[in-house]
Amino acid sequence: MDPADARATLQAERARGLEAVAAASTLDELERVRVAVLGRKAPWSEVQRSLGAFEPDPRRELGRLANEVKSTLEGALRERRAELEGSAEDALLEGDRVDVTLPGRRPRPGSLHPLTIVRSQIVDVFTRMGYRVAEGPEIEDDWHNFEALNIPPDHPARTMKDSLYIDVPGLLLRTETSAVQIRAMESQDPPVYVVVPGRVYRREAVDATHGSLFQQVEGLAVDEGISFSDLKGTLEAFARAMFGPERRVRLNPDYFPFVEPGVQVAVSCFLCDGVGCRVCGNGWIELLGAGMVHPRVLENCGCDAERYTGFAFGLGIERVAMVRYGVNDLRLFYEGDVRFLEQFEGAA
Ligand code: FA5
Repeated sequence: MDPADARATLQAERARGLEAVAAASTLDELERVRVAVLGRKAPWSEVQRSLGAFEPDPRRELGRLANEVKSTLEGALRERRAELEGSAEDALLEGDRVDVTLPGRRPRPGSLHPLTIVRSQIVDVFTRMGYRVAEGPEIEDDWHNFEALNIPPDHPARTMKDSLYIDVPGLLLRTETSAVQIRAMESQDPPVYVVVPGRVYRREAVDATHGSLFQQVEGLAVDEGISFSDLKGTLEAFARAMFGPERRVRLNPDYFPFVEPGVQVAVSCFLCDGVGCRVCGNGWIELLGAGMVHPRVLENCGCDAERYTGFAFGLGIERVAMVRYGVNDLRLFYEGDVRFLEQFEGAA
């Protein structure tokens, strides 16, 4: 290389280098430009290496020019690096930007199951009247589920056809919360005022108004001077509190071995208002059985039937929930379909 070529190369490299530096759009690209213009194999380095072969005068002049080109390029590289680092940081910040003015994503609240809502509403009505909440086991013995309730050994409820027995002789899944009446009277002297919410089990053909597992709330009042009109007044107060004044309540005589007399209480159907439809059949939805506690049941529990009288009732929570919310099939309560359940968010 002669001095003229070296000069031309250095000048060309300055122009080429400045252009390449300006065109680099990422830090990686810029590093490649640095190697290409100032790296060991770059034309600038070749000139630098060849300087020693020149005469002193051109060597000095070209040495100065080479240094000048180098510092120009290094300056341009430094500036461009600072620019690119700045914009990489800006991009990072932009990506991480949080708009604090956006409305937050609210967690979706769950809700109580409709049967849980109705159960606590029923229980509330009675606790406000002074009743206390009692509980009993779901696996019950023969005494509490049948015998003490005056259900004779040949009663059909005792057969495998109607009740669900477990493998331990003498034990079964309780068929009604009435079993807890017995436990309440056994454990406490009158006056007794209890309500008993709980699950019961029966061998039933399942349909729109019948489940083989369902829930009841039992009520029991035993005191001196309790009469049938107390029962009627209590049930009417309950019906008004739960369903409002527009639903009609009907009492029909019925038979339950543990009460005398016994009644069946129905409320006019929410769908047909007593005319008769697919949901209710005859216009009425049967809600509960009730009656005056049979003297033999009082005696079975050690209560003096000469001194004390009482009434009892047992209602179906699903049936109450159907009337209250206009649900036409009780199976919906047990299917766990979120589209059904979420309609009860905030229900009261
Ligand atoms: C009884 O269970 C009595 N223990 C009620 C009772 C208590 C009478 C105290 C007298 C004194 P019954 O089998 O009719 O009675 O059921 C009571 C209520 O539970 C019914 O009115 C109905 O609301 C509900 N029920 C009964 N069978 C089913 C079923 N298979 N599915 C859903 N609910 C039911």
